[in-house]
Amino acid sequence: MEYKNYLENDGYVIIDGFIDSQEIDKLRQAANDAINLTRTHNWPYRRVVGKQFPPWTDEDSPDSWGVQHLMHPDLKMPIFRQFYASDKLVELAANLVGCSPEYLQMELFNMLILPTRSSFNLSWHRDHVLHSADEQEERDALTTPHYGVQFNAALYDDSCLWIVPKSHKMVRSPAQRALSCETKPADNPAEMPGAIQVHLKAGQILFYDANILHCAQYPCTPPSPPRATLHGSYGDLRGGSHRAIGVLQHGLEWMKDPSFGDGPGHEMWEKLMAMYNQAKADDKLGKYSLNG
Ligand SMILES: O=C(O)CCC(=O)C(=O)O
Ligand SMILES: [Fe+2]
Repeated sequence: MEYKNYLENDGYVIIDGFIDSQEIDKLRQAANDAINLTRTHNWPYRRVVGKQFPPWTDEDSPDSWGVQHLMHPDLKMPIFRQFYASDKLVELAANLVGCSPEYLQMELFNMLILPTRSSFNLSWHRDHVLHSADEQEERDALTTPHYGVQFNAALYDDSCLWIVPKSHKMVRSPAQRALSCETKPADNPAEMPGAIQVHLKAGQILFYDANILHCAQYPCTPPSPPRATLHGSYGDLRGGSHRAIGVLQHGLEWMKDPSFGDGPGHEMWEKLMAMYNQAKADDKLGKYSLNG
């Protein structure tokens, strides 16, 4: 499959017109409601400004750069789960993971938004490799299979993300390492050798390799145009507990409820529960990929 080749070779692939205009209107309405609930502190699960990686605590900062747990029944917005469990997304994700849809595992589904009080940037990072990793640790991480994929689906035009194409397979050069060895937010992403800014059009979906070197800028809105980018991941059952820390660090206890499991994507939910059990046996619960 062509998309899979791009993802493997470049570390990312952008697919045009994935969400049609009718669907986008409905998703935007739900997104706006979820964003308002979050900004008015009526939705406690959020990414807080000033903190890049989980765990996030509602008390930490009044401002937000993400809405967490879009499929949570308390949010009462079933449209998000319908999107996540839709045949078109599940088939595409399974193709990109390289497994049959029956092996696909339910994971994260969140939304990336912009702060309203002050701008915020992420540091250059790979999602599950420490900034301080030495060359050997980095090489080991870059040659270990992921058993999963992650995506950004833009409901509005979105230029927040910066990536270094092909870096998912390359150990950092000394200059790249110098700009990414600490969790300090990237003040000027363009300084990173090889970096490009990703410009997503509303309706496009981007899949990117968790090992690609990336960072993001979250300018204050307004004046910046809004961001509502659906951000999710899927795993492959055959990974066992390989993905457990990266996924469960987001706090998915609420997903264990069998009444949640009964909804759309039930088979994928069963795989998530299997990963939970395996993670417990492998002592991977309560751990985090990165700090900062
Ligand atoms: O804002 C983005 O698109 C990237 C977010 C990110 O890098 C992360 O959540 O680890
Ligand atoms: Fe990231």
